[in-house]
Amino acid sequence: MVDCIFCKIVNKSIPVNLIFEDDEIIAFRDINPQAPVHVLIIPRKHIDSTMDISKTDESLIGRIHTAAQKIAINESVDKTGFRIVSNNGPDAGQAVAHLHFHLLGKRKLNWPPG
Ligand code: DGP
Repeated sequence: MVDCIFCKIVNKSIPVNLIFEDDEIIAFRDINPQAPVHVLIIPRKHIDSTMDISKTDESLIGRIHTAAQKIAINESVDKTGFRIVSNNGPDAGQAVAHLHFHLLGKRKLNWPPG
């Protein structure tokens, strides 16, 4: 997608602090961290939001979560705990219309979220 900032990150035209990549997924540190560990995990493929995930994306979504396990271990939050959040649409404050999962940890996370 031409005007998608995360597609530009996937295409390496915007630099990021990359912490994980495979043929379908990349993960990098959020530019505006909300916790000591704040990683964004995204599919390379452009998908606007959860509402645009199709049947053929089911294994991709699973892979994102097994990537999250590896990232949690590498970031040393696997034992202390972490949160995976995906904001979808205006009420959730989704700012970037490219499906992404925030992995947050290394601090006590409040519930319910704001
Ligand atoms: P959301 O509100 O769920 O759409 O969050 C989008 C996140 O993306 C937000 O926490 C900031 C992050 N972000 C936006 N642009 C960039 C960027 O250019 N680089 C990095 N590393 N993060 C970005």
